[in-house]
Amino acid sequence: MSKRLNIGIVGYQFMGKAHSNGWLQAKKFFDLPGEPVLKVACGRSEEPLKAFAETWGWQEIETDWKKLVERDDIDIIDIAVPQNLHAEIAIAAVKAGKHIFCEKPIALNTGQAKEMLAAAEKAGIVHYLNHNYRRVPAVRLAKKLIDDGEIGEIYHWRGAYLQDWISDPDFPLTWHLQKDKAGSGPHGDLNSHSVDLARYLVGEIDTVMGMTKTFIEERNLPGEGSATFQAGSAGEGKKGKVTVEDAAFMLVNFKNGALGSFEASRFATGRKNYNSFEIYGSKGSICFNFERMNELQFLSKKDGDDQQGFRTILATNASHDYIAHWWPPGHIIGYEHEFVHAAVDFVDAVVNNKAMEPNFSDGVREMEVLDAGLKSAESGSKVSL
Ligand code: SOE
Repeated sequence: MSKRLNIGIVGYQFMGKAHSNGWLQAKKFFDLPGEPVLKVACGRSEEPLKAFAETWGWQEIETDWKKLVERDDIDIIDIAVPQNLHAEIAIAAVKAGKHIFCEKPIALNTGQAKEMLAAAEKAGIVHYLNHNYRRVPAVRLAKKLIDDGEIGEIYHWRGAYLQDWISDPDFPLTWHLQKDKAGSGPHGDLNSHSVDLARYLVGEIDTVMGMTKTFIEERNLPGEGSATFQAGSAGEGKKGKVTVEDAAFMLVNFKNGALGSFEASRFATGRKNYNSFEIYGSKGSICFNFERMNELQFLSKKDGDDQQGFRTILATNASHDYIAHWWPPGHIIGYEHEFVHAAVDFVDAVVNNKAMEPNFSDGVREMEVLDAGLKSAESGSKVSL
């Protein structure tokens, strides 16, 4: 009988659902060295929390996260709440010896990220920052092509993570639009993913130039049911000030000499979850777009001059990471599968005492880049890391 790993999750909205599904499916499709147990679901409001726990099979509920992290029968704390709560919960949980599965962005700023890393390293626990897109098989193929030298020297990274769910002027002033809760807008929410992928695929970033824009400065206060991608009911008509950006762009120099650009926007009308990147090198190029997440565009200069062009690789063969545990070739996978992959790798890391990537040290590097982008946008000058 493999070791049972009791999980306590804090948060029960979009990420709470995605994480719960990941924990549940992991043991159904993968041979795990330990069994993730959905032990306690934690949140402020008892009624919706109870409904969430019943839907997903969490054994108990708790409305005080401070009690949850102190429980001796909890092994893992899963942080699935907005980023203004990440540092306080993570630091308390690691001090209680819990392993941490934490949503991105890691925290509100670099200072908090450094505190989380220091506490996690002192406690010697497994800490993971859930940049789920690293666990897309097509992204893993991109990493393999680069590591195998198929792209050669990398000249350019072009990242664009574009959505449009907040471009409606009637979308209310949810926590995503308030600096004290979110830290920033699409910069922390979306450029954080792009910076993580750029660090994973290209390398560390040396200098940053940033630019931000807020298109809608004031919005109605939210009514009931507002959440990520969900406007919810109309409030009482009172308005509040938007205190984060609606779009954030960066130009960067990578330490290895490559030049890069990042675009994060929630006003890219028609783009729903367009997490895309392009990598151009001396021997070939790669293009990926999450809205077509099973495909990778690859061009190789090894192909004859008369045959060179971007080919579309369908990354759904058994030779592609994780796929052998799912379906036959061409039966494709979806957004939810990356959370299963993260759960699988996290259980392995905990049981076999391995480091997990990306982790809080990646989170610190990432926040340094993001904070430099905001500092540059403020000053109008290039910022060196
Ligand atoms: C909203 O922008 C969001 O839910 C992000 O917070 C997630 O990280 C991303 O994967 C999907 O969109």
